[in-house]
Amino acid sequence: MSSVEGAVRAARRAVVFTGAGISQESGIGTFRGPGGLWERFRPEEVATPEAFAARPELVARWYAERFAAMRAAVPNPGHRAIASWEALFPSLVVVTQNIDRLHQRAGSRDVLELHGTLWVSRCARCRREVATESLPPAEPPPARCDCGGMFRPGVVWFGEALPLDVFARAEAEVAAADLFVAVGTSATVWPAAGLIELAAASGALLVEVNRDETPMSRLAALTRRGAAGEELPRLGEEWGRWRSPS
Ligand code: BV8
Ligand code: ZN
Repeated sequence: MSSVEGAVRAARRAVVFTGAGISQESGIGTFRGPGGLWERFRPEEVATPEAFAARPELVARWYAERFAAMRAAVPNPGHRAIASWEALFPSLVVVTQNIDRLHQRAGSRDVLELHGTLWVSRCARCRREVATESLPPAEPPPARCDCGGMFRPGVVWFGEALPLDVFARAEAEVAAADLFVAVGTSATVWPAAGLIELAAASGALLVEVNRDETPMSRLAALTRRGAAGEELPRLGEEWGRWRSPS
C-alpha cells in the first residue's frame, strides 16, 4: 500500500482549499492565465477600496458582469465531487477563496468563504447588508442605500483584512487536518495561500489538483495535473474504494 493510500484510508479530518480554477468549468473566469479577469484589469484597478472610492461606476459594472456570470453558472462535477466527499470523511471542510457560492449550491455544508461573497452587498456608509439579487438595477451603478451610501460587493478587496473569525477557523481546521486538497488555486494571494504551507507544516497529506504548476506544487505528495471537473470525481472514486469497508 502506498503512503498516499495509507494516509487517505486513515484520514479523519479533510480540508479542501479551492480557488477560481474550480469554477472555471462552470464558465466563471479565473484571475490569472489566458483570458483571466486580470488580463483586462489589474487587481489594483478594480478590486480595492481605493478603486471603488475613485471610480465606483467602473468597479460596480465589473462586479455586475461577474455576478451575472455567477447567477447563470451551475456547479460542475468538481464541486459535486467535493460535496460527495462529506460521506467519505468524518470531517470535511471547504475553505474557498471564491465568491460565487457554487460549493454551497453543489451541496457542501461546511464552507468557509475567506474572501466573502458577491451574493451579498454591503452599504459602504452604514454597513447594512442585503442580498445582491434584491438590489434594483441602478443607472449609473452602484445602487444606493436608504442612508444615501453606495452598495459595494460583500467581498474582501486587496488591502482589506479577511474576516478574522472565518480565517481563524480556517487556520484551526487546516492545523488539525490530516488530508489537505488544494484545487484550482495559483497560490499567489495572501494570507490565503499561507494555509497550504500550514497544512504541510501540520503534517497533513497534501494533494494538488491544478492544470498548471504552482509555487506550492513542491509541497504536494500527490499531484493531479488536469481539470478539476475530471480529476476530482476520479479521486473520489479511488478514495471511496480505499475507504469502503470491504
Ligand atoms: C491583506 C475577492 C492586509 C475579490 C480576492 C499591497 C497592499 C496590501 C496587500 C498586499 C499588497 N501586496 C501584496 C499584498 C497582499 C495581497 C496579495 O496577496 N496580493 C497578491 C496579488 C500578491 N493580499 C491582500 O491584499 C489581502 N488582504 O493582505 O490585507 C490587511 C491586514 C490587516 C488589516 C488591513 C489590511 C486580501 C486578498 C483578497 C483579495 N480578494 N478576491 C474578487 O474576487 O473580486 S483575491 C482573488 O484572487 C480571488 O479571491 C481569487 O480566488 C484569488 C486567488 O486567485 P486564485 O483563486 O488562485 O485564482 P487564479 O486565477 O489566480 O488561479 C487559478 C488557478 O486554477 C491557476 O493555477 C490555473 O492554472 C488553475 N485552473 C484554471 N482552470 C482550472 C484550473 N485548475 C483545475 N481545473 C481547471 N478547470
Ligand atoms: Zn446605508
